[in-house]
Amino acid sequence: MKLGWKSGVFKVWDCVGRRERRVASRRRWQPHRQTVEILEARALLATTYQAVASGSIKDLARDGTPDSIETVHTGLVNRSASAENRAIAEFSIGGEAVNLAVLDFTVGVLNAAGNQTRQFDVYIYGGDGQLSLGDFNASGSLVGMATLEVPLGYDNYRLDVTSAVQQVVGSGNSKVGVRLASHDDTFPGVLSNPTLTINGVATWRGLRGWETTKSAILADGSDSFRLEVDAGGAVNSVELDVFGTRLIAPGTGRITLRDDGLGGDRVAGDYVFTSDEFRYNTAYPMSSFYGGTATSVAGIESIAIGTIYLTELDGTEVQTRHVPEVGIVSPSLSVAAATQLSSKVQVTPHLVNINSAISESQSMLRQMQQLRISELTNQVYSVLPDEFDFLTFLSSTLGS
Ligand SMILES: [Ca+2]
Ligand SMILES: [Ca+2]
Repeated sequence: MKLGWKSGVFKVWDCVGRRERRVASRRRWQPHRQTVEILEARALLATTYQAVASGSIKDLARDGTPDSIETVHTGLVNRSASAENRAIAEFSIGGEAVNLAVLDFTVGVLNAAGNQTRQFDVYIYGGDGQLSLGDFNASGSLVGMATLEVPLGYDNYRLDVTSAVQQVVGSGNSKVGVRLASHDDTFPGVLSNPTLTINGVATWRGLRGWETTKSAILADGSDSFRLEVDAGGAVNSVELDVFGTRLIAPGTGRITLRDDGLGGDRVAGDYVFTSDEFRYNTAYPMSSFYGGTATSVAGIESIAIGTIYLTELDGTEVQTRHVPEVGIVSPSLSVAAATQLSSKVQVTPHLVNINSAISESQSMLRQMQQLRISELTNQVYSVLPDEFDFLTFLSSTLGS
């Protein structure tokens, strides 16, 4: 049996929602006695709007003046030295007060050749509910950036656009425009399925997940790991409710993960939230055998870390269905010698490590579409003989 690991891959979770109570009015006719109803806090009803106009505007000579409405690819966004397309979606929202505005959208890859990381700036502007050349340069607010990794095929994005939408509405305009423009010259992306939710959040449509970095530590009290949680888009907060004391945790109870680029968080504002360091608590001896079973291997264990809580932009809290665990390795185990067979593959006698960023070993657990596990198996067969009929994949960051 061969096992593989991947770098930069997040274990996938299923979220179970625990929606804050939306309290309905409980007025009842009391025939015999007047009672006073205590008013409770109640959430505003959320409305999710679909675009009333969408498409792409083309600047042919790339002189900054748009020339035509794109007729081949709806939602096309790209930029070269000689031409640029910007993707447009406009919404017509109701007259409700805007306390929260959440933009969700998908960007897909049109042409997998060319640059493998594509970045698109996202703007909000005052629109008119129609696709027109003026949308290409309409003055607006930069609200975020969508970074698309081409091997993923597509990705989903969520941005808190409250202040930008309030600005549009505050000027007396109920038509909200969204524009995606290439951050640099780039091969194309395609904007699809944009929605604008006012005073709430739509159900998250993408993958969320977590990983521990490292995925296993030595039980020596000094080796450490962090927990990273990919929220997939804007959220209010990510917290971890720490279990027990077998790990020396950076706090007790609920600890807050950060996305400010500090304290071990690798990138600020990428919606990957990071904990401070955990270490093994050497006050606890390790189990003699994995799982406490004498027939199992000695010197390794896994420990549950805690429960992840994620607070959506509207205050709704969700938690992971599966809790994150970390591997614990006895310092007395000897290290297996690894041989690097290619830039992305290394092997030990019982393990093949594949360095990849396409999240496929996790994605194949969750969806039957766009399976690209062959991109991993081909890495194996490119350096090893075709003698293995069954491969078991695990995601990890060990050895990255
Ligand atoms: Ca327009
Ligand atoms: Ca981050």
